[in-house]
Amino acid sequence: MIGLPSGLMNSPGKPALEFVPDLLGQERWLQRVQRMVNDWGKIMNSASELGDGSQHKSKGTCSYLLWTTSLFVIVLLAVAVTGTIVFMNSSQAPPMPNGPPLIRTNQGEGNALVTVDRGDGSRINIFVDPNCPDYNKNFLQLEGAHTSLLHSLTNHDRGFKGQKGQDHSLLVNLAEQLGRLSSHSSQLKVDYESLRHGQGSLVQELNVLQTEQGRLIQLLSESQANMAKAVTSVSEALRSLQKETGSIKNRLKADLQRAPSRGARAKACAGSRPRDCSDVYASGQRDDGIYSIFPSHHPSGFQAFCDMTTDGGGWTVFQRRVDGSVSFFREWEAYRNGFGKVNGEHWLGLKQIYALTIQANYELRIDLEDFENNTVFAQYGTFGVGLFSVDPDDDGYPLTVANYSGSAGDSLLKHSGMKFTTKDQDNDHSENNCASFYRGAWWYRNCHTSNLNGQYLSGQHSSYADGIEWSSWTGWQYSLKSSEMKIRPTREENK
Ligand SMILES: [Ca+2]
Repeated sequence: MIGLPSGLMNSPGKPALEFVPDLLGQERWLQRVQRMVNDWGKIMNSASELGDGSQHKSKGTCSYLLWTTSLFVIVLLAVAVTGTIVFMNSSQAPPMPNGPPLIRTNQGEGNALVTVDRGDGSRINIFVDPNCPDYNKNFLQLEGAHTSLLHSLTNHDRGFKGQKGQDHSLLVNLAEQLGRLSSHSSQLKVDYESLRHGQGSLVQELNVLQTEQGRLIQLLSESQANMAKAVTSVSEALRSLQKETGSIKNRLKADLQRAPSRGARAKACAGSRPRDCSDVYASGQRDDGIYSIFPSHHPSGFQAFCDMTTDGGGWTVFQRRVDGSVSFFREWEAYRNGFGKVNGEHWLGLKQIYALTIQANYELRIDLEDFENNTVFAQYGTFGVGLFSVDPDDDGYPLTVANYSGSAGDSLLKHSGMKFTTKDQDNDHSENNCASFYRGAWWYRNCHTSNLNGQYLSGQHSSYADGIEWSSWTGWQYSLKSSEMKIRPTREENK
């Protein structure tokens, strides 16, 4: 922007030209020069007259040439000086050497905005950059926007002032609520931190509790297992005790009932009728066989098979199964009065059994044999039917049995106290008739653990518990080969 045209810039250090200050001075200076030229002509003429005479003709020609030339030079010089003075007068006077710089604007130096003439004669031109952007429009737009904004602000201020009262109260209210919310938020934050801390503690306590719970569950399961074992053990002991109690009770009852008669029972006198096979044995008979016996309450007497060999003999047999030749699936009448063959398959009869067992304290022996010829026996220290009955026939000849011993296992004690049931007289505890259901006749409860009057099914059978069963030995699906039930007064009674 700032430049110094070379043609306009003087060389530094070059001495400035001397100029005539005014026209009057210039005219005097020209007159002085004319006089000097005239003086110089006179001198030249006098010099040529002092030379030799041969040269007198050429002297006139040379003087003329010299004069003409001098005049031309003088005129030329005068024109040059005059042109220079005119030129210098038409231009501005140069600044004073070593003076203050002169600053001008729009002085025709091209497009220079500002021209600076320094004291040393140099000049600086400051130009406007042609590439400089024009912000005028932008300024106008900005000014317009500013005006519009100011207008809007003014309008808003007017509206704002109108609502200022309401807004102010609202703002105050909001500020109060904000303050409360802020304090509430702080409190919530404190609570949250507290809760989080509490949660951590709870989690730890929960883990401890879970561990404890697991340990307790394990202990509990162990305790339950031990408790179950203990309960089972106690139940078994109780059951055993109940059996024992029942046996003792029955025995005591039997003893009480029969005490007078037993006590009154005297030894059979010689020649007197035997009351049972024990009396027959006592009379000296040692052969097994059929004998007539006359129980106290059955004066007419009846025939019975006496086992004189088993375990000391004297047994009155009241039931025998040997080959299935006689049906035992009979009605009440038959079981009351007896049926079959005395030396074969035989049932002596409930009435007869009652008449025998009422005489004294009888013991019962049951001999059993399977089809592999294995034999076992069950013995009960107390046995009787209808011992406590006013009318045993009407009462159903209830069974009294207790005090088991033997090799067959007990399968009869559960029937103690039960009445006799036949297919036509249901005295059992079942909804059905156990005699009909299991094809026999017995002191059924609900229904049985033994069924020695069942069908003669000859060993293993597919039907259930309807054969000659002794469950404690062969279960409920094995019908035995032979069965004998026999009684005798206990040895103490016989003595
Ligand atoms: Ca029944």
